Amino acid sequence: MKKIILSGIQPSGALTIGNYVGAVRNWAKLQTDETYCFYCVADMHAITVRQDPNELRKRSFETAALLLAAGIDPDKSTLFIQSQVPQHAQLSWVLCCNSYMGELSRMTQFKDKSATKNEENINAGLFTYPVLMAADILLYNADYVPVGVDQKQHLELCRDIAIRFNNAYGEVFKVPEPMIARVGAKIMSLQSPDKKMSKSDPNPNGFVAIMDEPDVIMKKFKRAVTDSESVIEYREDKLGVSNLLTIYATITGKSIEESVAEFQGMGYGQLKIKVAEAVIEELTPIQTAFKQYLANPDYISEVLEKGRKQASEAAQKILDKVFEKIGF
Ligand code: ATP
Ligand code: LTN
Repeated sequence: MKKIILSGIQPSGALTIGNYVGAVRNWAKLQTDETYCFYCVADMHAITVRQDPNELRKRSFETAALLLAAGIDPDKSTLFIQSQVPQHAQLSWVLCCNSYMGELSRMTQFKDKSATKNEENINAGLFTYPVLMAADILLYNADYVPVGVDQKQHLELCRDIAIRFNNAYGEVFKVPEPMIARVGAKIMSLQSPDKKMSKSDPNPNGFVAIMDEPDVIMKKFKRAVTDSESVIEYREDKLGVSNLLTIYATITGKSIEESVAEFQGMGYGQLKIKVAEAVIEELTPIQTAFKQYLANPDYISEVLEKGRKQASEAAQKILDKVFEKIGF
């Protein structure tokens, strides 16, 4: 029996090297003879923040193209757009009725995202976001969910909901395990290295987008915030430099120790250039492939249609069991 892998990404902005290192790069590698992977573009999650409709549609499509460019193989995996598979919304409601206000209130992403708004402006979707994510995962009997470290708490909640439902109604859901990389699971902002690099950061200098041009990538790294020492070490109190080292190590496949050794005697200026060069080298073939895919939108539509069919067939099986159990 193949192990089932599922993950998702929001089309809420241009994908960053944080998304790439923390998630997407590993997705391609997880396609093996022992696994079957489902990857979804989570456009329903994206509307927890107001989106321009045409922009959202375009970005969902482009996110799919970028996933193909990053090595997701539609002959091996199912690649689909979340909103095209209505079972996600259907299961999400059932799970909402088996989730508690208390546990949802404790989610740090909710606390962070709602902290900037006054109470009337926090939409309920932001609150139930992790329940929809649980539905994404449980609909496919996922064994493993590869994510960045920021999603760990949401996965624990998903497990709690699955176990609670199974206890109340009998075994329906498989309880999934998170899969979090040892290095690179949290790439920090280049401008505020105490904050996660985020594609919805209003300051574009904080992130490097996968599709940024080489000169833009170089410029953003040159501007990266470091510290007032001039020694290249991986230390908790050197967030900026440690982040650059993490990016370098994950992109080149070297260990942190090897990377630190390689930069001994160099200044921050040289470090930034070397990291930028490594990132540009890694991203160039992906950028080329992305442009080729986008030049062939019919192919992407075909892939997504096949993905929609496969995903909804798999999801319906679980949803049928759930509906039976709860008395629908
Ligand atoms: P947003 O800024 O809109 O909240 P995001 O950049 O956090 O988006 P998501 O779509 O929420 O991106 O996340 C997709 C995947 O990328 C998740 O597995 C998430 O854990 C991972 N990820 C996001 N940001 C980082 C980061 N800075 N470092 C490592 N992994 C990340
Ligand atoms: N909420 C996730 C994206 C996401 C996801 C999923 C991840 C949506 N559905 C299912 C794993 C499994 C995020 O990274 N913000």
